[in-house]
Amino acid sequence: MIKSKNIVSSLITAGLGLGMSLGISGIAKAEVWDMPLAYSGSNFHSVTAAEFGSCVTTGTGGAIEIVTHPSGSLIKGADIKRAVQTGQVPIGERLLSGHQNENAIFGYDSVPFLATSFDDADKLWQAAKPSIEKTLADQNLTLLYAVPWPPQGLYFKKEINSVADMDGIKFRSYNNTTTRLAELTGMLPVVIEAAEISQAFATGVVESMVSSGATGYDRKIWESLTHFYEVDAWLPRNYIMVNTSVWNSTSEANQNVIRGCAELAEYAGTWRSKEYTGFTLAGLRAGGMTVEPAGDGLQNELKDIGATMTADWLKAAGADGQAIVDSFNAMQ
Ligand code: PCA
Repeated sequence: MIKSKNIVSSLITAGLGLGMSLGISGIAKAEVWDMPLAYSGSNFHSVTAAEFGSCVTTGTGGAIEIVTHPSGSLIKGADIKRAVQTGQVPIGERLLSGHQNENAIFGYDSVPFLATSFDDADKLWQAAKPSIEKTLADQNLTLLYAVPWPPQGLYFKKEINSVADMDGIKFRSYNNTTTRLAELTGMLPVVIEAAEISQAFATGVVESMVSSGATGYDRKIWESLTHFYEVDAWLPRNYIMVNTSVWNSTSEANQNVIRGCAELAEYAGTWRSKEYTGFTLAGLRAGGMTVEPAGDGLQNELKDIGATMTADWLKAAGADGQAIVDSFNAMQ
C-alpha cells in the first residue's frame, strides 16, 4: 500500500518535472469542442463559424480548440440543438426557426413581410433577443451569436404569375412557416435539409422552395430549376449555442475570449450575408436562371397569405410574440 503510494507520488513528481521542463502550457490539456453545422463548408455561415473557431483557439492559447463539422456530417441539422442541450457536443449551429414546433417564439424571424431588409431584420433581432436568450437558457443553452440569411424568395422550374400557378407543385420546406406557406398556396410540402436539396431537386422529389439566393447558389440549383422570384419575405437566422453546463465550467478569461470572438463573428457573418445577396443572385443568373422580383399580382396575393400567417404566429406566440412585434415597431 505504502509502496504503491510512493510509486504514485514519484510518478506525479516525474510528471510535474516533465511538465516544467516542457513549460506548463506545453502539457496543459487542450479541450476539443466539436461544433456540428448543418450547412455545407462553403456556405458563408460555415465559413464564419470556422473563423470563429480559429479565433477561440488562438485567443485561448489553444486551451479550447473548436473543430467545425459542416453539412450535418457529425450531427444532422434537425438533431444539433438536442445534441448540444444534452452535452453530446459542447457547441453547435442551427437555423433558429427550425425549432418553431417546440415554441412559436423561435419563429419570430420567419413571420412573412415583418422584416424584409437587413436593417429591419437587425432591429427585429434586437427586439427578440431577450426572449430567445431566456427560452434557450431554460433549455441549458447559452446563446453566443446569430447571423441572418439573405432575404427569402421563391424558386420554381417554370414561370409563375399567381398563386394559382403553384397548385400541386412539390415544395421543399425547412421549418413550420415554409410548410404552412406551401399549404396556403396549394403546394405539397416535404421537409428537406439544405445539405440534401441538390439530390432532392435532381431526382424530382421536390420542384420548388422558398430560400435565399445563397442557398440556391451553394447547391447549384440552376441544374434543376429555372426561376427565382425576389419576394424578400423574411431573413431567418442561424445561431450558435453552447451547452450551459460547459459554459459555466469555462474560465472567465476564456468566456471573455469566446464572447469577443462571437461578437466579431456576428458582425463578419452579417457583412458576408449582405455581400453574398447580390453576388449569389448574379451567380444564379450566370447559371442561366431568370432572377426577378415577383410580379405585382403575385406579390399582393403573397402579402394576403402573409397576413394570415402573421395572425397565426401571433396567436401561437402569445404575449411574448406581441411584445417582440411592439418593440420592433417602436424602433421604426
Ligand atoms: N437557407 C436555408 C435557410 C434559409 C436560407 O436562406 C435553407 O434553405 O435551408
